[in-house]
Amino acid sequence: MEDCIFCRIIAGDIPSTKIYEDDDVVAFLDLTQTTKGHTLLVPKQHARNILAMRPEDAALLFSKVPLIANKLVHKLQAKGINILQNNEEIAGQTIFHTHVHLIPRYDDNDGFI
Ligand code: DGP
Repeated sequence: MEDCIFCRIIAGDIPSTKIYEDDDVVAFLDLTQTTKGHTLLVPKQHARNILAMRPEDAALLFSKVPLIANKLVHKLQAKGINILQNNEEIAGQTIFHTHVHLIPRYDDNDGFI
């Protein structure tokens, strides 16, 4: 979709720091960096959010979560990681292309509650 920021990132039209890519997904650093390494895992095929996805496409997306989470935790020596996902405005979604947040955690005062 032309007016979708994440589709434009996937297409390479908008720069991003990609940490993983395969045929189905891409993972890149979130602009906000809630904590160091805050990453977004995104399906290459556009979908508004989980509510609009076929179960098999959502399953494929989530099957990549352990790989990216382990990569982040080990590379950044984090102590843990939050994985969360917002669907629709009322739930905090601001970019309407499905994405999973991976937020590495370091200590009790790393800025993310
Ligand atoms: P959400 O609120 O769950 O829809 O999260 C959207 C996230 O996308 C938010 O944490 C900020 C991030 N974001 C927005 N625009 C860009 C962008 O152009 N590049 C990158 N890397 N992240 C973006």
